[in-house]
Amino acid sequence: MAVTVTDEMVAAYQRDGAVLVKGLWFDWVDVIAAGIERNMAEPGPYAAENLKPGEGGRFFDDYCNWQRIPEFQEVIAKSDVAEVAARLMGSDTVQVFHDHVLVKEPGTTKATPWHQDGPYYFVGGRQTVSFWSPVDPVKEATLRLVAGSHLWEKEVLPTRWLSEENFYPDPEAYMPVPDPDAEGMRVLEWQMEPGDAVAFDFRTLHGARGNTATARRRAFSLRLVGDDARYVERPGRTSPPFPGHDMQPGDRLREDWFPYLKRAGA
Ligand SMILES: O=C(O)CCC(=O)C(=O)O
Repeated sequence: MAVTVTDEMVAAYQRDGAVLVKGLWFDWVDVIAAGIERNMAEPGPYAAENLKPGEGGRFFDDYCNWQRIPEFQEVIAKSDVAEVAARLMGSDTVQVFHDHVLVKEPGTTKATPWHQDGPYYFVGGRQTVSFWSPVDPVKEATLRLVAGSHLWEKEVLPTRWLSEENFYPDPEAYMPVPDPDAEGMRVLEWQMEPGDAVAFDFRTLHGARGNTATARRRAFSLRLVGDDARYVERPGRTSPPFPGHDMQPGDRLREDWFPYLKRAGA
């Protein structure tokens, strides 16, 4: 199934910092689900459990595994995702940043805290996109995104999901985490079928509801960057850290670690 990206979707992505891409990975649901199972059976060094003792359910996440998980490699290389990313970002090039798996087992009432991904990353720029895609129908544990927050002047304070501590030593450099519901912000959220994807800018404030359903909520998120994305220094170890990356501020992401899915003119 070819995925259609309309001009309206591009405009919505640019304006709101998020858009629903129906059926992006509809043909890849079983492959992604197998990759998630492999990832959970063989977690990597960054795998985390995100619940405190006594909190119900299980909230597992892990990232930066696509190079060792053949199912993820196949989806990244063979699906339409690079073309869709290029259209939404308005970019000639598309590079892989990393993959992220986020699984909320049934009865995980914990909401994913509101955050922007950008401040955790060593990437700055206006041409970025994450594709968050469930392999289960999602009615309860939806992703929630604040429309227009990718254009905010100041970044939102990154925090640690489990301990709730500040991620970097200087909280003054950031704006405090807002409460979008209490503050009447426009929150986008969609009920989704397996293989649908929410595309969102690294700067878009987002979180997710708890999983009160009786079914699992397994999601795969692929993070890609475009033409203007550059390495930026952060006031501490980033997440993901990519130790030994050896890049300097202003560099494009090194292509031997962050390969191109699409090059200019291709
Ligand atoms: O799946 C979730 O609960 C949150 C997803 C998220 O924050 C992300 O993909 O950046």
